[in-house]
Amino acid sequence: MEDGTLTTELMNWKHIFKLDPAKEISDEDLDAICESGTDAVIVGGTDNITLDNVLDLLSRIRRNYTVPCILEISEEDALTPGFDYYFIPMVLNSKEKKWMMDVQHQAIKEYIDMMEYSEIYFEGYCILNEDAKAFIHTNSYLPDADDVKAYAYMAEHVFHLPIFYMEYSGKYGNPALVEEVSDVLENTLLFYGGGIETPEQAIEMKQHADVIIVGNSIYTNIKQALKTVAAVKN
Ligand code: 1GP
Repeated sequence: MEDGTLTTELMNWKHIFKLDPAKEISDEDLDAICESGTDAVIVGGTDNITLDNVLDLLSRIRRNYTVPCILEISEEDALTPGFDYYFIPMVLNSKEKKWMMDVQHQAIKEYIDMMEYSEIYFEGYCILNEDAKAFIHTNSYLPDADDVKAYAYMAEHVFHLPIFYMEYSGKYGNPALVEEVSDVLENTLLFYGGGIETPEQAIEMKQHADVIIVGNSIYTNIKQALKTVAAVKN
């Protein structure tokens, strides 16, 4: 079984695009994303995730591209083999144990045999945008700076998670807080995602985060979104 130790590949990543299987993307845009030089693409979202739309996106990516492909599991029914990596969020600032422990427990119980053959990483998620669908869906509360740092500490030292993910989904976050959190973490990787639309924003967050994740701007301004790759990789 995967022991949570990070592969060298993952440790060198700087940039990831997150594709939402519930949103339409043209072949041309998908080509631009997969050939952009990004380190990986995550397939993941909160609403309307179905096995059909996950499989559709996976096959369109797999058919033509070699970019590493990750399924971020939010919907157990949409689980399918064929991805290079599986990321499983544990929402640290949810008010319900369900989102921190129980959905993961159920998934492991059901898929324990398959887990032996897959690269699976658990992510300590901290959702920091009150208006984000994921925040509402997981009944999270808004932590202050000290709370967030304590969650980062717990992710690394209590749960030994490979990834701590500051999730501002849909909103550009606070770079000063990302910096403070990066000071707490030594071995656990810091992922930042939320509201990155420009190369400047990508650079600002990448100064402190190990990996930045760009999602929504793929669908709103792909030209700018593509520029975030070179911004953090060069
Ligand atoms: C969402 O963190 C990612 O899960 C990226 O956020 O969609 O705001 O870019 P955006």
